[in-house]
Amino acid sequence: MTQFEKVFRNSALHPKPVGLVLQYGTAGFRTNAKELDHIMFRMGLLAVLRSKKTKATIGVMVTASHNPEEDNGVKLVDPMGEMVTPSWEEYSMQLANAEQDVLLTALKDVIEKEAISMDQDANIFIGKDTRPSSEKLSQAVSDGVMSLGGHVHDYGVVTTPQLHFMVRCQNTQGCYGSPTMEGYYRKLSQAFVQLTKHVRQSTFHQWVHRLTSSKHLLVDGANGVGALRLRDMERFLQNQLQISLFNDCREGKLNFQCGADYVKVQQKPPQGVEMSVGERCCSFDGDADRIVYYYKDSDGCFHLQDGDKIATLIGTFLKDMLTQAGLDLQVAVVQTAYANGSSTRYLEDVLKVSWCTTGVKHLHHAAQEFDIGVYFEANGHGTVLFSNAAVHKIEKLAQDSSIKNEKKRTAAQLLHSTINVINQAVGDAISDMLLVEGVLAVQGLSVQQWDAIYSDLPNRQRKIKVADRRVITTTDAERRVVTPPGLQEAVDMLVKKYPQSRAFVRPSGTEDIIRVYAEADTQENTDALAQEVCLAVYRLAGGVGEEPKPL
Ligand code: G16
Repeated sequence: MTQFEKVFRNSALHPKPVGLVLQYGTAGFRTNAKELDHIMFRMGLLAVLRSKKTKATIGVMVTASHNPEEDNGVKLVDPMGEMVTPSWEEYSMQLANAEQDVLLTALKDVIEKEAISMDQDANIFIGKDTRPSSEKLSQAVSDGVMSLGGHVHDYGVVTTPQLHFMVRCQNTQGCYGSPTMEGYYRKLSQAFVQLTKHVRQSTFHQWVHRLTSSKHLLVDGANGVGALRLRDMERFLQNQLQISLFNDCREGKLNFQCGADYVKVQQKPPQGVEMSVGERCCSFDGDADRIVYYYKDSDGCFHLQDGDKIATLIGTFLKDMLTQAGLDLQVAVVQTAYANGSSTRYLEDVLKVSWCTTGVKHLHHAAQEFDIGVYFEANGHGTVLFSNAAVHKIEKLAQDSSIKNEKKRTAAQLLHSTINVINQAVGDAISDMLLVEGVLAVQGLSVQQWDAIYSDLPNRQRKIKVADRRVITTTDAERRVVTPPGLQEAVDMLVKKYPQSRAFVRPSGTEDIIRVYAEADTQENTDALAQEVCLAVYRLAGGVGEEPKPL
């Protein structure tokens, strides 16, 4: 039987519902798990073609991240651990939406257009999250891979960033690390221990650190894979961090009233976490590629340190260290429309700030333009990218034993450990957590002092259901609506009513909804603006169900 005959035969075991058309969204295909079996089989096929084309290992992660438990999805990972290149998103839709009888034609079309040699080997790494549907769906990916003669290495239940890390390690022949779970835990924790070693070395910092901070951190695992894998990592951390883990999969539903998305959108603590006044807490999302921090003050007020605050902490730390080390490297922060206006104003004074469309796939590429590119979405998704030249300069300086100036030597070593604690393949909640913890410890900053760097403008995110979210199209990094006619004009009029205000509307690429973002001088004005924009969307873009009501 030829490979194509095998694909044809096996694809019948993963049949596509006739007429079903799915879009490749912000982070791959994502919808109710019941609609995804054929997508998974076909993404297995596509991963084989991508692997043959790039002559490298490709990753396939089965997860719907922050979405509810009944959803699922798939993310494809390119050779350096980044999201699959946008030019292949088109092929993924071509395969995903081909009716059963033309699947082979669609497959052969990709092979021909990309001039793929089918004699080339194909290696695919597969991972999955903890959703009940993930087991069967990841089996469908394997079936697709094997039908087209690819080799599968199944990592089982891993975080999304762990799978990205494995792919990058494999394709750099171990230069980035070892493509094993132990390799991941060892690399990150050793770098973290190195980073925090400098706290112990400095008497002043030790004193400040004792007064203002502690090694204790409360973590909300969102009842997802991040909780399981963080437990595995704890023993590697040599007591440099004491973690109290909540929502750790023992009871409670994935992402339900917990996790990074819930905390960010609702602006309140997750259920199930026992927070004391001033204690540092953080939440992961369902596949542990996002993190947000928060604490409760003595008046019981909740304070959120989202991706913007994380980018500010890390960006300014890196800049300080580069200045102390005497290294001339440019640090830039990449933001999206969701970045709080206050964060942008603060950052523009100290660093270069650049803008792009929502989705880590866009931010990652934008960050690659700089010596050091810090990218974080406000929702807590992000990482730091170092160019090869920057890594080389930092490594050389950190290993230079002739440097007499202790401040300069320490700064170079801190920068070096910082590079290794970061998962440069993709945003990673565990790695970002270690980075934030390391930076706070080294700088002797408490969570309150970090929070006080700047004050967020009050902001609100809402979701509106419409009949077809594709009616809304946008431009200018999704900050302005193009269609339907009249909607942008309506938003502009509403924004004029409130001081320091801003609002935008965009279709989600992961959920079947429209997202509305608003910020203004007071929470009352912000909520009023968000409500009016929601009504405009509902009326002009085909809202369904009841009219949006004030919160
Ligand atoms: C994914 C993307 C993120 C994006 C988020 C929400 O995150 O990787 O870059 O911010 O979806 O996207 P949208 O607003 O289009 O729904 P995750 O953590 O859900 O995979």
